[in-house]
Parts: sequence; C-alpha cells; structure tokens
Amino acid sequence: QQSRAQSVAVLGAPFSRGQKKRGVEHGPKVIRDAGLIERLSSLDYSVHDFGDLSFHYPEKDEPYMDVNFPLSVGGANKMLAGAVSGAVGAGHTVVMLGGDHSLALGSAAGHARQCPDLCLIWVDAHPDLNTPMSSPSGNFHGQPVTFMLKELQGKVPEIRGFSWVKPFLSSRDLVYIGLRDVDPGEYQIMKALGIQYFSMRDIDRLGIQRVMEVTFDHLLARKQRPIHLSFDIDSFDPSLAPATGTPVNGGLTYREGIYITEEIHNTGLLSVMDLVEVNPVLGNSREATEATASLAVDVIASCLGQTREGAHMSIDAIPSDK
Ligand code: 4U7
Ligand code: MN
Ligand code: MN
Ligand code: MN
Repeated sequence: QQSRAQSVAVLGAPFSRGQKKRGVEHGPKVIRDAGLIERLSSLDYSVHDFGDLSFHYPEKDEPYMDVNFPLSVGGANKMLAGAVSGAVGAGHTVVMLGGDHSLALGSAAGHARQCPDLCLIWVDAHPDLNTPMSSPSGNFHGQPVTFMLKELQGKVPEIRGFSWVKPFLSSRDLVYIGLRDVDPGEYQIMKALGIQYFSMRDIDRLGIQRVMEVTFDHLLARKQRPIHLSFDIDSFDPSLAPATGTPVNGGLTYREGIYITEEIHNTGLLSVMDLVEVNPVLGNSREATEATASLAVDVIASCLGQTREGAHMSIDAIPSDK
C-alpha cells in the first residue's frame, strides 16, 4: 500500500544548552528506559540504535547578541546534522531524541541535505520562531525555525558557531499544529510570511481530523515529498506531559496527539522525526516523569505504524485449528 523504509535509526542527542533548565539532556535516556527500542522492534522494523551523540563544549561561550551558548548550540547542531544526513542517506527512517528543541535545526538541516524538497510539520505549544533580536529569553530552543527559513535569510544576524547553517525551507512548506503561546515577534513573522498554522483554538473549531486534512492539502497536494516531523512534547496538555521545561495549559489531548501521528504515518512519507523537550528533572514525581516518557514512546511508535486498531494481519493469517 505504501513504500516506507524498513529500518529505523534511533539517534540520541543529550543536549540542553538551547535553554537554561538542566535535565533535558537526560531525555534520550528516559525515553529509552520507557521501552522505546522494544516497542519499535515489535512493529516490524529493524531498529538500529545509534546511541547518543557526545557533544564537546567550548570553555568560553559568551552570549552573542541575545543568543545564549552560541558556540555550543551551533556546534552540537552541526554534529547532529551530519549524523542525521548520514542515517537518511543510508536508507533509515530517523528518530531523533532530544534534548531541547534547538536540535531541530541540525536535524532538519541534515535531513534537507538528503531530501531538499522536504516539508516540515511542527507540533508544539510554541512556534520557536523568535529571532535573536525578538527573543524574550535568549534561549535558542525558541528560535530554530527562524534559521531554517529562506525568506528570513539576511534578516537574522550572523552568529558565531552558525557559519555552517544555510536556510533550506520555504515558509509555505511548514505547518504548525498546537500553538497557544506565541510571542509578538513570532506572530509578526507568521503573518508576514503567511505561514499555515493551527492553534489550539483552531483545533477546537475545526477538529483534529480536519486540521490534518488541511495540513496535508497544504504540504502534499502539489507533490508527494518527505516529511520532517518535529514534535515538542509540550504540545500536549501539561496534565499529560508535566516533565517539560515550558509547559502551557490547554494543550493537545492524548487522542488528538495520537491522531496527528497516526495520520502522518498513513501518508507513508515520514522520513525524520524529532521528539524533544522531555525533561525528567522537572517531573514533580517519578510517576509524572515516567508518564511523560511513556507518552513520548507512544508518539514515536504511532508515527511508525502502531495503531489503535490492532496489528495488521492478512486474512489467511487468521489462526485456525489446522
Ligand atoms: B520550545 C519562548 F518566550 N517563546 O522564546 C522563548 F515564551 O522549544 C518560549 O517550544 C520558547 O519549548 C519555548 O523563550 C521553546 C518564551
Ligand atoms: Mn519547541
Ligand atoms: Mn514548546
Ligand atoms: Mn518547551
């Protein structure tokens, strides 16, 4: 029915300098501990666990304009871009485990090296579209999309550590889902570039089924192309995903989140996905942290074909007493 790569590469990126809260670098470990590899193996893929990248940090990394840790962020993303590009080039569907959301820059940039016509679905409470000038926090995890967009080339300053970055995405090839905390500078760019987005209010109005229909019309109607999914766990309601750095009330329900990922799987076009912002240190209890990590595993498994309708089985495979 669809052609998809039969092998999945899992790549951990234990990086947290895109923001100021410690702990998100343990995301890959807790997501693995929640049973990720076993779950993917049960889905008919050959799973290649590439382990975690090890990042090197410069001793001195002063803020540049308003970007904190520019050399660390630039360097980690450069390394990640190489790893993702290599894994896609080797024929894997890639699952990148963050780490904070600054990593989406390297992940998507590496993906684009192999698939220049990719489109991007960004599921998040936040658009992560601040510029170094507009950022209220100076945290790069609120800025990665800015550095991807061709239309913003020349509008963002050149930053130390980022000389390798070349914008690779047209704003019409991006759709946001789940927004509910948008800064003024971000809103300005979204409107100026006419970016397609579905806020939580839009999901309330249209329903998640219609949202996904319009998303795919927007991205895939002209031509079929590889999908990059960047999934920030804070898109979910904090009652479901408490262990994250920037929770915002009124998020996706479990069923909305899983419907999104099921529909993305059903396109047969998912090529790389990021699962970011799980921070085990911020769960108020062990249960809270484990619930968040286990939700992350559900999201990833559902992207890769786990269904709520039972496993696929062909008719003649129905067990008989013979
Ligand atoms: B995340 C924020 F100001 N917009 O820029 C900022 F509200 O990757 C939050 O989506 C960014 O979790 C959140 O710092 C980044 C803030
Ligand atoms: Mn984000
Ligand atoms: Mn977010
Ligand atoms: Mn966050």
